[in-house]
Amino acid sequence: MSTEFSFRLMGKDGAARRGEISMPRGTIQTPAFMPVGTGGTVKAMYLDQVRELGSDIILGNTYHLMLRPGAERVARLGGLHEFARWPYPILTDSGGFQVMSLSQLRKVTEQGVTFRSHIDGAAYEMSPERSIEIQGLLDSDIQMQLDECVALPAKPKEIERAMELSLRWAERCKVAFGDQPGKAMFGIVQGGDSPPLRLKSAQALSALDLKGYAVGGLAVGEPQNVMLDMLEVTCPALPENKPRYLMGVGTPDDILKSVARGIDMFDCVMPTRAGRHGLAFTRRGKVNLRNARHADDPRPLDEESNCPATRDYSRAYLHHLVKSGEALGAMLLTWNNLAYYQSLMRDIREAIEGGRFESRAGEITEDWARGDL
Ligand code: PRF
Repeated sequence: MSTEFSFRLMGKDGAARRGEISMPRGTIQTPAFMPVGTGGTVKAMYLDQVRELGSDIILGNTYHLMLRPGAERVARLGGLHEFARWPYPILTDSGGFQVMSLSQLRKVTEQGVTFRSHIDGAAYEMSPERSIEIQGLLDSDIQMQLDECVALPAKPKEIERAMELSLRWAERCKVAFGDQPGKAMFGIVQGGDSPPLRLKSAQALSALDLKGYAVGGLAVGEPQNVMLDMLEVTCPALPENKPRYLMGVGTPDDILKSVARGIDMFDCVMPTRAGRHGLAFTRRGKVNLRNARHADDPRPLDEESNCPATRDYSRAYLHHLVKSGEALGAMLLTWNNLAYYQSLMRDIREAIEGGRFESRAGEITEDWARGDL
């Protein structure tokens, strides 16, 4: 196993990239999807199952874990891997984005962000240095810089201010992180829907020579074509030999189109959250199991799948579980959805290897559009 963090670009098909990240806790095949394990749990899943589906890495959240159970406590208990019993790589988000979307009475200054917990109203301060310190206490393998993400639409001046602040915070995070050969700290490109600001952010972060780069501030209210335009400006301005992570994205269609523009890593609550709300992702699109049309349907979601949740349980039973609010409904649908996402990522990786990414992406999109089986 590798003692250092490294990224190997194994092949390209157009702008789509096939790569491998190596680090002491494991190897990540890219393009990769990282299931979201906000508070040290991928909701409604055993982490053994998450692993079995082909997940090389999961995501954790600084914001949630610092509030509950507390970063120092997790450190005393041996770190997040030991605590949650996931010995493989973990990426942690820095907290800035979650503070903005979840906490109350938040204030951003040059020094950092102050906010009140959404759980008990207690006051907290988080600087770029404290975010990196917390991510270190969690023993996170890939740590994210503290950044400020503005929701779109926003005024150009506001987008520029947050982008420039995020750049200064990237430098402070780089210093705070220091030299940790087996781990990585990623910078986050901001700049809203402005091509020149995106370019400036990507170039300035590239000059910091970080181990990887995320694209933030997208999928925050803008149409998909704007997000894709921003990727077309941003990706070519990032170093070819470093991984690129599109934060908080997305649907299968978003993933296909972002891979086509040079993205290597994704995370999104969509498969897990949708699963808890009765929604199944299949190769023939989304299926809402709450719908009465499933009540007498003995067929599984997809008999050709090799995921037991997808292949072995009738739609009638899934409908019944979901309508009754049973925990097993959420568990089976989350299992189905993560199985679908990870099989999509395998499909994407194989297509890039075979030099047929564009045609395969077209087939997947066509199948999806045909509608439920
Ligand atoms: N910054 C951080 N986390 C994020 C985002 C961001 O811009 C997004 C935006 N899609 C999701 N998660 N730190």
